[in-house]
Amino acid sequence: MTYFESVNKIQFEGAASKNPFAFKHYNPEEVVGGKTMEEQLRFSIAYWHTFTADGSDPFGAGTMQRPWNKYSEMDLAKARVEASFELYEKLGAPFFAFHDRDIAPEGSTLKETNENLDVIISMIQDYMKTSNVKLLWNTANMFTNPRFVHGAATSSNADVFAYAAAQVKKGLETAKLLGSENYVFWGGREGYDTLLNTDLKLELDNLARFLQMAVDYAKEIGYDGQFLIEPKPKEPTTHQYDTDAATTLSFLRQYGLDSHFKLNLEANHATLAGHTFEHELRTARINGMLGSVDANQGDPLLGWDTDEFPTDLYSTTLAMYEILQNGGLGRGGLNFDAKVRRASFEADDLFLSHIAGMDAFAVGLKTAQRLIEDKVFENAIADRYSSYASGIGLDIVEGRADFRSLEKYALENSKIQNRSGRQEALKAVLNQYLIGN
Ligand code: XLS
Ligand code: NI
Ligand code: NI
Repeated sequence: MTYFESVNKIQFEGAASKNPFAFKHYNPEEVVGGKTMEEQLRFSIAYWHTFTADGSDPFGAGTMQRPWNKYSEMDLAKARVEASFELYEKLGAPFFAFHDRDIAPEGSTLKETNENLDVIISMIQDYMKTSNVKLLWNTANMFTNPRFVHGAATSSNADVFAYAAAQVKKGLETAKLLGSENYVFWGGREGYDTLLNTDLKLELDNLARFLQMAVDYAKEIGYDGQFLIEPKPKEPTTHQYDTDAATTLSFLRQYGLDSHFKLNLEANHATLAGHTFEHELRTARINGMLGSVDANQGDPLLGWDTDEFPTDLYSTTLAMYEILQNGGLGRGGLNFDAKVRRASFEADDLFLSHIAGMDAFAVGLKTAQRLIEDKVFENAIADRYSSYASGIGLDIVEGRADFRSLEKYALENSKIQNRSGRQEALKAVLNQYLIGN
């Protein structure tokens, strides 16, 4: 059965192509920075936005015209799996990612829910046998069902903690079965709205207990994928516990969990936190915690997670610069946690949107590689900090200075001379590299 009949396999046609159903920049086999673009970019399709979401918003019903809309319940779940592999293959996307509740409907009990899941998981397993597509990550949806009204691992209700544990246990078994490269924890409703009813210390302790149990269980069953935490500052709760990269890192270190986790950083979550995407990537990178990326972009005029497809070349370039400097993403990838706008409701839009995102990151990759080869920022930065390469600066960084020696130096050093930071000039150079692509 074919779901996207009018779409053929998407080919690379080059920058001059006018064919909307072709890549202009993403050429999977082209080598950039010693690896193929496919290996560097490790694109992944988000099941929830592409196959499960219907386009509904708080003001209106779903709009998405999908070839599987005629089905319901388990038939719908099966049709989505069939359609998903057709889309992965036609786009040439090497990975996909899902929440447990994206792929199969909940039953009336946890047991029934797990049985539904088993049917779909074994169907996915069969597809994976005859396809090169791999699972980048799976995760547990512990935010949609009303039982998670007060959170999951941070719920005030211990029965909910237990339910969430059962769900992640199943998720880890699924990850092992499908050979998932990573397992993600996004703290859906792990946060709070008001301290008036919140035991902040207990909730954070419980979150750490929960994550430790997950680490222990993965070890017990021999699942060796990378664990990832996905920071987000707000939405749905006012104060999400994993606010940003630095907060999450500090939490993991506080509870001795940092060696078991890396971060999955999402562009739109970075901007919601008041950071740039590259700030979050850099913070993770310099701490050895850059694990994977949710590739999307926010709307600077809107204050929520709009999850748009990434098309901003400035942002994809600076993101790829961090990823290349990190030596790549290892087991991670660029997962399009992105949805077509509610008004882009035709099935073809699923291809056009991913092509736009894949091309934007391909341009970002090529531009970042040239910037790195020419040491554009490295030279400027080395020059800006050159005072630490000799003299008193070298004494400071090599631990030979103290307050006494520094006071003596300052007293004798009558004239401090600063130099321009030249940020406008650097931005102009960045533009030159972007246009030259
Ligand atoms: C929501 C998150 C979510 C995670 C997976 O804002 O981005 O989609 O990526 O649970
Ligand atoms: Ni995400
Ligand atoms: Ni998000």
